[in-house]
Amino acid sequence: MNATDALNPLGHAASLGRLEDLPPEYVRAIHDLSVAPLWPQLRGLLPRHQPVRHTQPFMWRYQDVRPHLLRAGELTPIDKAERRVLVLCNPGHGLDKLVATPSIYVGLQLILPGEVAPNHRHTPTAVRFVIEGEGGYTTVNGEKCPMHPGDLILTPALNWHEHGHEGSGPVVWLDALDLPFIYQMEASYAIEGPPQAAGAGPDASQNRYLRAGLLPYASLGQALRPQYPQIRFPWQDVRQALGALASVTARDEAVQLAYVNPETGRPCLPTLGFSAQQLRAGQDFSPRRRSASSVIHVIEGRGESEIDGVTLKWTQGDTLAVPTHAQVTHRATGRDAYLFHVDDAPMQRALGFYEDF
Ligand code: 1HN
Repeated sequence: MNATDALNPLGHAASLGRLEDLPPEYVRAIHDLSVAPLWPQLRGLLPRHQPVRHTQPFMWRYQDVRPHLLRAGELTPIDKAERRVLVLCNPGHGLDKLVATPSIYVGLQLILPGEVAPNHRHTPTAVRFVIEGEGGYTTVNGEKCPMHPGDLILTPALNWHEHGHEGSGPVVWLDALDLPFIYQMEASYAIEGPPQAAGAGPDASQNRYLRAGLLPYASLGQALRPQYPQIRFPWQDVRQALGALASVTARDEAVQLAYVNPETGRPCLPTLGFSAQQLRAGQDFSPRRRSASSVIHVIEGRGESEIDGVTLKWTQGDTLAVPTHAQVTHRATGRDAYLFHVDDAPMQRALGFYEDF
């Protein structure tokens, strides 16, 4: 074979040199200097046309995990856990990495009546999406946010947060964090603080941002808007807004609302994006293939999703992992279903490479 045979039509090498093609004494000499040749690894780092994906299309059934979460409540007192969480680990990444997708951590957190998960703040950004129970609350920077099923509560990077439970029965929520990315950057750490509960006020953003299209007038004159003006997004409002959107949306189009910063209309957090979808019964929904990975939590209803050829049948409380670039079809059965989506599109957009196809 001559050199030209080894080139593809674009003039790039069909195959690149391997480490074994180099003289051993050369490899030893550069390795001794903590130096490595790029070309044996180049196609692995930059595969042609589609990234290498270890993430599996996968589903965690709530009814499978829930008994073990409740058992954790008996086995481990809150002061031995601080956060009593079972982490949803994508099998494509094993149990050590604690990731659902390469950039998204999710866990199921349990808090029991009278317990407090003490105040801290950290560099990763977190959100809570409430699954069951009444009487839980999260205090974020002095705003005490009640946690009703379906509510979304933001705890942005470096914001103080603590959880408590003033009701009866277990309270469970889904935590979603950008932790994998922050940890990879060697930027993940926490600071512990004194309880906020005593001086906390109600979640004022509920009164400031009651309706889309209406802002506190003073906001217009403010050069510096608050970075995180709305901390809690009550499910009651989101569900109603989805119903209204459905009434003006063609059956084959998505009924999906993004959780945004009401002052800017931009995604409410810089790294992860959140949306709620009303999935119409009996209607296949196939969104465009996206470069973003995502996690989907079933708020209500039942159905199935086909993710890169893997069919996952879901019901209320279940959580699914969707790899980057996946081909996806969702289908609700019986009646309309409601899905909560977490994705890393804001991060990908900020870095300039988000795509959909
Ligand atoms: C965290 O701070 C919470 O505040 C939950 O409830 C889960 C997982 C990793 C790192 C920090 C919480 C977390 C976490």
